[in-house]
Amino acid sequence: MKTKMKRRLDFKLPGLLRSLDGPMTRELVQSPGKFGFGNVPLRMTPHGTVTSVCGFCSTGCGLKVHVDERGQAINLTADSSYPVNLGMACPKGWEALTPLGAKDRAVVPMLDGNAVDWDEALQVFCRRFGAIMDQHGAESVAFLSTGQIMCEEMFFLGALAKFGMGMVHGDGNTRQCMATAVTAYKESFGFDAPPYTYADFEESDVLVFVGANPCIAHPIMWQRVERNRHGPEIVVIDPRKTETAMAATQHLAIKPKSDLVLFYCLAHWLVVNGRVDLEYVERHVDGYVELVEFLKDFEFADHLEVLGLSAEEFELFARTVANGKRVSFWWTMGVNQGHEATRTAQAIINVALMTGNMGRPGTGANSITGQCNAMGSRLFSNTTNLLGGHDFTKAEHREKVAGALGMEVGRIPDRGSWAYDQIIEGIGEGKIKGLWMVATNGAHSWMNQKRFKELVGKLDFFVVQDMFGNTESAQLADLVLPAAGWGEKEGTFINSERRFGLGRKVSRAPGQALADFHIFRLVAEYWGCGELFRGWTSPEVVFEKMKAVSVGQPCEISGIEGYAMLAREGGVQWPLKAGDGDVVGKERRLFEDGLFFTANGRARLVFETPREVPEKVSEEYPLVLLTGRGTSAQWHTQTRTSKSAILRKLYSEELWVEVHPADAEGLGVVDGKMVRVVSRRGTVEAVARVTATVGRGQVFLPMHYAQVNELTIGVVDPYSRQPNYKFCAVRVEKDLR
Ligand SMILES: Nc1nc2c(c(=O)[nH]1)N[C@H]1C(S)=C(S)[C@@H](COP(=O)(O)OP(=O)(O)OC[C@H]3O[C@@H](n4cnc5c(=O)[nH]c(N)nc54)[C@H](O)[C@@H]3O)O[C@H]1N2
Ligand SMILES: Nc1nc2c(c(=O)[nH]1)N[C@H]1C(S)=C(S)[C@@H](COP(=O)(O)OP(=O)(O)OC[C@H]3O[C@@H](n4cnc5c(=O)[nH]c(N)nc54)[C@H](O)[C@@H]3O)O[C@H]1N2
Ligand code: SF4
Ligand SMILES: [Mo]
Repeated sequence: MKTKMKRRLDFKLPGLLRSLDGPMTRELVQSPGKFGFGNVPLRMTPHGTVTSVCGFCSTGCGLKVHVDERGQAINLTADSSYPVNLGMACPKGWEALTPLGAKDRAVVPMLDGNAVDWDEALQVFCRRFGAIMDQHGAESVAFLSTGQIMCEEMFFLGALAKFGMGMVHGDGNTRQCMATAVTAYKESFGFDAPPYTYADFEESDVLVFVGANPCIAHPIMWQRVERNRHGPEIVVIDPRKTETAMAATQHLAIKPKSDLVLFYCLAHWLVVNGRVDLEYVERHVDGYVELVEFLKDFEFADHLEVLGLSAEEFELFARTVANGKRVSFWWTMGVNQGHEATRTAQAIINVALMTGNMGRPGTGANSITGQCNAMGSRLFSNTTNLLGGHDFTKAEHREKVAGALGMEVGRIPDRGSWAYDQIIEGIGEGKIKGLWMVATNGAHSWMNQKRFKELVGKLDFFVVQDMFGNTESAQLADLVLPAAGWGEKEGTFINSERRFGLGRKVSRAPGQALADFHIFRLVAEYWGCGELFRGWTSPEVVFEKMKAVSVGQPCEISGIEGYAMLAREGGVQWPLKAGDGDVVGKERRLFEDGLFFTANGRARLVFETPREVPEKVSEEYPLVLLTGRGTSAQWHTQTRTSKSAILRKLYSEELWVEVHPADAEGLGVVDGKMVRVVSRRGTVEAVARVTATVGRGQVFLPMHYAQVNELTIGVVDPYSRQPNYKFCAVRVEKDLR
């Protein structure tokens, strides 16, 4: 790769100092205000009310933030005119401003536990990473990005790290979350393209939720389901009797990780009962004959025990899908986080295609995203995909992106990055020596924590960039860079229905914390590649670059005029090509014309023989551990939601474990008493909640407590490399104290 040379020339310390002596860089550190850095009221929202999209989940609700004459937010309400949420918000949205004022915000850079100024922090950052790369090569330093910063910021980070600094490896926390859907869509549709619009929740006569608990995880999407006037059948496929399952008309409490068999049995049933939409398949789908041949072994009667269902339950479900006129399939982490996750997602896609439930109102094979900007990270973070959903390995894509950014094509790596798990394991192999982690808290959220911490402990240099300096990850870091958070900066997020929404600056970041955007600008200057990014002065300028790289892609956004248009229209769904302005306000779904993004325009049916779970239950570890979201008031590793007294009232301070009454009785476990949950990798203590929400032989732990991932197993799906957080073997011991 040619990029390496340039960096080496620039980087040697004298080079760095020379660049520091440049007038721009010196002044920038000494008087950041002049360049639009720092806490100057850069495009602060004027006095009044402004709509900003929520920075927690991927629903992407519009929040009206009320700001005083200093441009400081006073409070907020849900925006009744925003097309996503129509005036509704969940507890996290209502409390979105509270974490900004938390006492433990990171306010200065911290080096080995000591406060330093930005100048020193940035010098050390460049010196340490630069020395590692000089000694061990460009591949020895990696970054981990996120689905929780603005598109423009992740675009900057990805471009800076790979084109400016010369890194090859960079992944993100979206690997933990959406990688499966990405891989499944790419293979089946030819592009990572969730087809739906939220109106589909209201227009279906049958909705099938697979491994999804929207009542807790996407409460305002669930509100859209409640607005459905067609008296829909709602089928929930989840081993647990979740809040969503309780609200459903059919709950299939299948055995964990039997979804793939279930959907193959359903496909087989559709075939043998003549319920396939052969006309649709003939016109738009490849692989049908092969699929029918493969399905021979999936007569449902032979698999009822594996599924844990009765024949009646299965047949009712199959008839419901077959008889529905507008059937939509929705899946989330119960599918994406598994050992055969990609094929499971594709088995759902297959059924939607076979029944012609695609491209019409109320239909679709619909992956619900997780974080506020998980989709931004899929398309614009320069991690797995080259910017704009391009492919690093294709010369014509590299040329195109280089051209759109005005950079030399040699700066663009000609191969993709290692995935998150490969980066972490790469530390153990001595290949990765430096890591820069931005807006994710891997030391809580990554699987098999003991191993994770062991490996991260071996890094020569570990940098964490976060709103809080006391996260589990920040505590392991050599250098912590204090970042502004949602509400303290501007930029765009892409929600689950492909809608770009605008996040606004309505509050000043505390102390010396800087927007990630500005941290990346500074790193560029200090590294010595500042000239590449000199024009990247504001998020809106970078948004123009996103538009430029998107041209000709399924996610083209050249028709979005700019932030003013996003503010005016209540967000805009991709795609929007220049000249397509008249469709802006309409809810849009993909594939209405039956044309997919594959080379021949046809969707592909992808299938594979199911595999055994990687860790079976045994005498010693007889229970299956499921993990997931606990309450609508808790967000992931709780760095933000735990800062609100109101939200804290809505969940338990102590980790709890749900145990089925029959298992509890056998174990002598009493409701409300402490127990130990033990896996081959660790032991955690939790309060027992004896409840039949979990099936016999299963227990459930909410992921918001740091201990939980001490138990989970280090296994990924082979195609998406997404962790399998939702199946490992454990035992429960009653506490004898
Ligand atoms: N309140 C709140 N909301 C959130 C988040 C949060 O932290 N808190 N996080 C956001 C993010 S990033 C994401 S990714 C989404 C996640 O949203 P969801 O995926 O809806 O949430 P989870 O609870 O992780 O998992 C969903 C369900 O999968 C089930 N499940 C487990 N194993 C299986 C299986 O083998 N088969 C089937 N069919 N189901 C199974 C679990 O019992 C669980 O009820 O939520 C988003 N919204
Ligand atoms: N056992 C188990 N584990 C899981 C899951 C599960 O279901 N079970 N789910 C997985 C899933 S789907 C996900 S998405 C992950 C989530 O895992 P993480 O991404 O690790 O969780 P968060 O707590 O959201 O971490 C975001 C971090 O970014 C910081 N932050 C917030 N805003 C900003 C910002 O603007 N700039 C900067 N620099 N920092 C910011 C926050 O303070 C926080 O430390 O967890 C995964 N882990
Ligand atoms: S549903 Fe999601 S986007 Fe809407 S207010 Fe709640 S956390 Fe924010
Ligand atoms: Mo997620």
